[in-house]
Amino acid sequence: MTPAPPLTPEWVFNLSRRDLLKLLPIAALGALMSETSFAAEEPLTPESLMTTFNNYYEFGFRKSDPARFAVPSSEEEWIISVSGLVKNPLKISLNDAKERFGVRRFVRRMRCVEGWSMNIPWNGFVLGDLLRLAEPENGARYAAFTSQADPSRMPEVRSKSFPFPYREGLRLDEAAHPLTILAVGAYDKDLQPQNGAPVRLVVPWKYGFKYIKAITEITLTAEQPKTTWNDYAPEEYGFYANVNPNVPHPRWPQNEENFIGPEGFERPSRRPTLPFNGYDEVAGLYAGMDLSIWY
Ligand SMILES: Nc1nc2c(c(=O)[nH]1)N[C@H]1C(S)=C(S)[C@@H](COP(=O)(O)O)O[C@H]1N2
Ligand SMILES: [Mo]
Repeated sequence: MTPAPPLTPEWVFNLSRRDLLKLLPIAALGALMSETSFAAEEPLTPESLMTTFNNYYEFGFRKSDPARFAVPSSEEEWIISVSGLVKNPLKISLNDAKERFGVRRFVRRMRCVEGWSMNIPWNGFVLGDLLRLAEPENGARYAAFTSQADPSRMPEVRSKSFPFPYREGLRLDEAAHPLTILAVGAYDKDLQPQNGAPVRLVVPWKYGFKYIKAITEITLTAEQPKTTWNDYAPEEYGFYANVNPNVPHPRWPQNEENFIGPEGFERPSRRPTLPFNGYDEVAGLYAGMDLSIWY
């Protein structure tokens, strides 16, 4: 794999939002400034499908299992820890984070590597705001995320049928990109347990398995962190996992997708898949990297 280009987190994090606005290309500016992006103009996936057709292996392996078996966490206060290569390690309650950063609505397309896609109105905040609060050290290059693995509420964690806790990771500049959000809701309601309540990642230019649910820990590291699917089946699931119609997955072609829209899941519409799931403004993050690999 082509090595990641050198990053300068100091540069990314020292910019104020106003500086960032001056520097971003017009397309990115549009996405950042308003919800009149192309995703906002597309029809939404019905809430009833987004909350019943799920992947959440802690609650079972069938698409219908999470909606049937997921129950809310019994934690009174959900705490996210941000540690590792940071000057200001944090244990912040989700309520504090919501108040501090403000919860906004983000309409974003979601593409699963299995070949289906949705368009979802998330509610959340920008992950970069939380990372900036923890003050990344100069040596930080990646962010590693860990899901809650609670045997008392998660049947597959109890039966140890899969390598839990679920882990994911991003390069720090990907994590700090304004398109990357921590979602706490969808359709203007709190997230449902099956969708990763109370807080999950949304990285709209990457395949859905990057959208780690029920996040408890974020650790900044110098080395690329281990991630669940990449460890489990590296020939099928990469670390980068950028949506790429030109590189087929070993089991599923990636040039087209079934969009689950208002017509419902019975009649998903077939449409071409776009590079970076249509979010071209992130292409610059991969300058110099070989994009003929999808992973
Ligand atoms: N903890 C955890 N996060 C997870 C998963 C999982 O099994 N466990 N599945 C991933 C996959 S493969 C996808 S496609 C999305 C599905 O999100 P949704 O069920 O909210 O549509 O969650 C991702 N996040
Ligand atoms: Mo997925």
